[in-house]
Amino acid sequence: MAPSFNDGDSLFNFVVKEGNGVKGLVDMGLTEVPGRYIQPPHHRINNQQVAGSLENVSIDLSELDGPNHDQVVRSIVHASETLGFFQVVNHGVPLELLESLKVAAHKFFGQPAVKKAVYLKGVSPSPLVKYGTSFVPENEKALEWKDYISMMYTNDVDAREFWPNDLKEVALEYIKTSSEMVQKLLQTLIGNLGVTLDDSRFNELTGLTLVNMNFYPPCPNPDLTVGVGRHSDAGMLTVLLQDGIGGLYVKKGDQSAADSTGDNEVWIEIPPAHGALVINIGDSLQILSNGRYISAEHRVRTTDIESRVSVPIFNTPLPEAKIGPFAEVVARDGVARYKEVIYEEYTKSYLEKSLDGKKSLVFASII
Ligand SMILES: O=C(O)CCC(=O)C(=O)O
Repeated sequence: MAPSFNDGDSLFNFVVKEGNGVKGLVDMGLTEVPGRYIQPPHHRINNQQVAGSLENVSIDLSELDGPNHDQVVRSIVHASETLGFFQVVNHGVPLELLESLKVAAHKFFGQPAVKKAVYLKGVSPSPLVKYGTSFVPENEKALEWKDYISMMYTNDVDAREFWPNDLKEVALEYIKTSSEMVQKLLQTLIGNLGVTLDDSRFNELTGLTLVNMNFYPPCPNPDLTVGVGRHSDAGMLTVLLQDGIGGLYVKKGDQSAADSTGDNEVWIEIPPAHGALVINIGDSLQILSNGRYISAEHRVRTTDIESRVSVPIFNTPLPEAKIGPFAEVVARDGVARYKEVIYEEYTKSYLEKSLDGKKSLVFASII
């Protein structure tokens, strides 16, 4: 029997407060999404806006250490300056681990709600772990069709003590095996700007790691909903494992030129590629590079066929880090396009709003 929620509060309580999530709704045999999940037209993913998919070429990171070094650097820089997204292979993360991560995510979200609800905000045994649904449900008119668990990395001991049992070893291994790639990519991108950072400043800019697992259950009305709304990531660089279902779209072209209807936007799909990881630039690196690298707006569609999982690692500055355009780049550009902000304040402003494209960057913009 399809559930009926008499008012918005009962739906909100069921999904958000009691921790049943979207998965709980779907398990009840829902045949139509509740009104609270219906996106305004300009936030829906319209097939006419989709202009194809990223060329199915992944950058081979093993070549960074070989004779093709310069060419690989050019590919990384070009992708970061144009789309802000690219895919990599031979990244150092074992392929079996990628499979185990997807299996672990399905297993975690497949559990009864009571097992997941112990990690809800306010009751979770540690602020390092948070289970939830949508982005900031309290602030959103339309909710995202997504449940997630977020695990902040401080050290192995905390991770082993607080992260969910079935996730901790795979998630730790994912962070460990991807960290060399992350360091190399960031060093390459920062070095390409003519900037040299000492270890302490590099750590300040890149020292916080968060691993999320996203779960998108099948949705009866994919045309009306989104899995993740249009947004850019706040940090430096995101590493994303997606499964084979597809549905991740990136906005192409002038990121600030969107009109309010979204009619003139062009989105391209980042196609699932077996064994590859998706890399994208975050707002902090866009600010530090004075706008040279693009923190691309992206979003995820829903599907009525199967559940989708994705596992991003967000590599971000430390909360107290100062984020402003590098002096060397400003000297060359002759103008600073952003002001200096404290990363913690930036994220506070980011989290206060519902996801809405690149509006998060306004906080650091020079008016
Ligand atoms: O699921 C995806 O492919 C992307 C997820 C995402 O954009 C996010 O978690 O911020």
